[in-house]
Amino acid sequence: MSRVAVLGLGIMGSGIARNLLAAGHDVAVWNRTREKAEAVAGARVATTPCEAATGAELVISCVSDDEASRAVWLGEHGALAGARKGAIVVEMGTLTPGWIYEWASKARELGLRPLDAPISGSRNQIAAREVTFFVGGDEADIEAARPVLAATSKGQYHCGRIGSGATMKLINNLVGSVQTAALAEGLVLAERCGLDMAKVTHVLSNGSCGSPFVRASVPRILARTYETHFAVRWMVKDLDYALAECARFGVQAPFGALARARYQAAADAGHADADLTAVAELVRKA
Ligand code: NA7
Repeated sequence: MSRVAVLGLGIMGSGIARNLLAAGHDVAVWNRTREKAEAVAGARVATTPCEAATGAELVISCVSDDEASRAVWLGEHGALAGARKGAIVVEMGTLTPGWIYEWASKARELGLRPLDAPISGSRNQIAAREVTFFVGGDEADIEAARPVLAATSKGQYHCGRIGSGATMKLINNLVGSVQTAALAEGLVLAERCGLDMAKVTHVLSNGSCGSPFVRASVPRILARTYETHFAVRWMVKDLDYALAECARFGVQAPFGALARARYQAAADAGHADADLTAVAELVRKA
């Protein structure tokens, strides 16, 4: 059993906290909106990130973006001030490599052991412990963190040095965002052509296009309920971060830019907090 702090209890953070509790870890939680922390049965609810981190062997943050992460780690009563020397600190949000480098360097100055470990998978996968972490950092620190990471995932993929998990995740979501946006167009075309949608579902899910992104998205687009597994607003954020990396390295990314515009349009149409597959409503309404 390890003493763990989980900061940020949105869809992913709350799933992580529950998995760690189920595996028998001693878990302290903190969330900006306290009710979400109180909803995690069996966890100790802290008043600040600093308080949650105090005494923990491993501190996890899973909040929305760079700004939120900065506030959680470095803000007033931030977690870095509370973490004990030698503790492993893990950033699981989908954030920019630039911020990860800055955060990791501050953590190292304090004698902490930083890992970036963004998550591949969303609501259902975290509940079933079927996510994969894209981990950046030192091998020895990953090995030390593995029992905790393994309690809430099916795999921990070591991408390389610190920040490489963040970069891998942005690339993953750049590709996945285009797949889902194009899938929406194909499915609406199939509906309008009067194809048998059960057969369309089978072909797209099991044929040459059947990536996990596509397989998960087909039923959501057809059902049109858009219960949030991964919010439209976070895909816009991820694409902003991914496109900034493309620009930094001189990579032209017109498909990524168009996908970003489509998710932004979906957000502007009132779907910002809905599942990213709500991008299909733009196609249906056009
Ligand atoms: P959610 O369910 O939208 O949760 C977002 C979390 O981030 C939630 O705990 C928020 O607290 C927290 N948040 C947002 N802004 C802040 C600030 N400024 N300070 C502290 N905490 C903040 O997102 P997911 O769980 O799906 O995703 C989390 C990350 O993983 C994200 O990077 C994704 O791209 C992948 P709140 O409850 O609103 O008070």
